[in-house]
Amino acid sequence: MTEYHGLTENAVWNQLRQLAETPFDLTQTGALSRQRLFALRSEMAGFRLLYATERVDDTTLDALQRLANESGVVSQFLAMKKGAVLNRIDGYDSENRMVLHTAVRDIFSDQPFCPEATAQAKSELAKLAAFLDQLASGMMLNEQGQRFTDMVLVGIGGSDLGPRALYLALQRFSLAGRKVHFISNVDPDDAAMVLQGLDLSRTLVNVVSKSGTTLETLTNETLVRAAFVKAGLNPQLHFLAVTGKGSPMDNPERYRESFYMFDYIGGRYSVTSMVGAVVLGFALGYAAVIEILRGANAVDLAAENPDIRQNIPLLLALLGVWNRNLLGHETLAILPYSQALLRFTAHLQQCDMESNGKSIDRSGRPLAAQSGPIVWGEPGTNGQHAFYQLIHQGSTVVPVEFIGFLESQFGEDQEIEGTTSQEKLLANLLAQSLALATGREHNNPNRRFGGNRPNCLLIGSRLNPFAMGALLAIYEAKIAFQGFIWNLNSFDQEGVQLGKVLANQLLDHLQEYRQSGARKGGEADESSWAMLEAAGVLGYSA
Ligand code: G6Q
Repeated sequence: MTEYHGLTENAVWNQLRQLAETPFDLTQTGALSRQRLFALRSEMAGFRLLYATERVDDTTLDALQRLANESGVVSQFLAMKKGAVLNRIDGYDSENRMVLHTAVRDIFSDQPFCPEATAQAKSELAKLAAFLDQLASGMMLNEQGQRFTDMVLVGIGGSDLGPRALYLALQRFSLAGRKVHFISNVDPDDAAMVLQGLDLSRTLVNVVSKSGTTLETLTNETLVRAAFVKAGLNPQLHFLAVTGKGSPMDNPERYRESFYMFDYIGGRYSVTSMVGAVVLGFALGYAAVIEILRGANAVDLAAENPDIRQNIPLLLALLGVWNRNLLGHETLAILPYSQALLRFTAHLQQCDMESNGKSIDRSGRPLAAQSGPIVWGEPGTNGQHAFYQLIHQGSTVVPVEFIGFLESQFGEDQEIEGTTSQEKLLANLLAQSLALATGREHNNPNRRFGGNRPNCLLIGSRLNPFAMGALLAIYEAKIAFQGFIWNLNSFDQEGVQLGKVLANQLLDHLQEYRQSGARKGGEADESSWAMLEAAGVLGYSA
């Protein structure tokens, strides 16, 4: 759909390379002036991005603007929202789908970008509203006529990380008497740990799998069903399904209620579909789900702005490209100063690394430039007492995206030694940004901070459902923009297949060995048999 071939073939590439030889020096005296701190700010959907602490100036930003224009990122984003088939590699066997996670929150307009997909989203939302009403009004009860208090989500990857991250982020807004738990790992200890404290009679189990074929999820579903049977309960009255239409799990007779997501929504982009909406609706209520969608939609619309200085996700994408491709930094730390965002970085890690961890372009040619960075992080201030040493003085420069909020969620705080805990949190956040940027000279080399460590700050007022939706969509759009700039396919994940194939081969071996007591097979799978033996798994009994 595009003439654009990728970063290094862009007309502005050489200019960017020249600029990268002398990037803005954050350590020079007065570098972080009031003028710069105020000028390098951008606002969108209740968030403010401060990027004076990145190694850019107006000339760099103008060149990055050209990069955005010449790579057609905004028009590709619009085409995505309108239902263009983006998920393919030209000339090779590949997925071939539309990418429409934005359509499920495009429900507030009379003229949605992709009316058919939005109509499907609205009809699932209506089902969800009715289901939640039945739960709230006491029309939907358990075998003993009691209300359901707990929900266990069984799912993995995109069917776990996003819902879990958002639930933890918004737990403070939970309805009274509702709790949510997650089982994702095929490690039997995951299910055992969650099940041990639960009153199953008052628990709903929400099995989430787009494909309806995922080994971990099907295994855990069977395990949890068995626990219900053992407790004398009828799983059919407790189990819900969220799955793709027509998947092997699309069997409404096995579930009390079935909700659907559709082919055009990728797993890691599915949290605003029924994948997240059912569990978040149970925990927080329907109105909160709509607020999340409203926040995400506000960003989806604002992200159409071609001016990079007015478009936070686009600016984040370009600053990321500057740090990754021009300054050569391999990783990106996302450090939220918000305990509620405990698992948000893990979700973004999947979204970013599974989307942009690619080595070929959309025509199957090797990429000429580096693609997605290694994304990682933990909440501050905890991280300050753990890995910040390396970020400040290590031999690897780690660009940082900080996230923070002016207010706490609970508002339960007090002044201790003249300041509140929230003020202490924010002071630490801003101090880290300044320290990384400006560094500190010292005649003792051990106390010297080199500075020029690029970072930016994304600041909201308070982490509520609207803000969560907006924050999620900022990152989803950022990742899509970067994929467009690198001209790679952000929406497949072939790289997870080989491990799955080999795991199945090893399981076949174990089954064969259990049945026949001997190892079979020729030289072709010598390594997998030998691996089982070397690790001591073959024939092991506890
Ligand atoms: C995400 C990936 C992957 C997927 C899981 C679960 O984009 O495709 O993480 O979400 O493998 O898949 P199912 O939802 O099909 O069980």
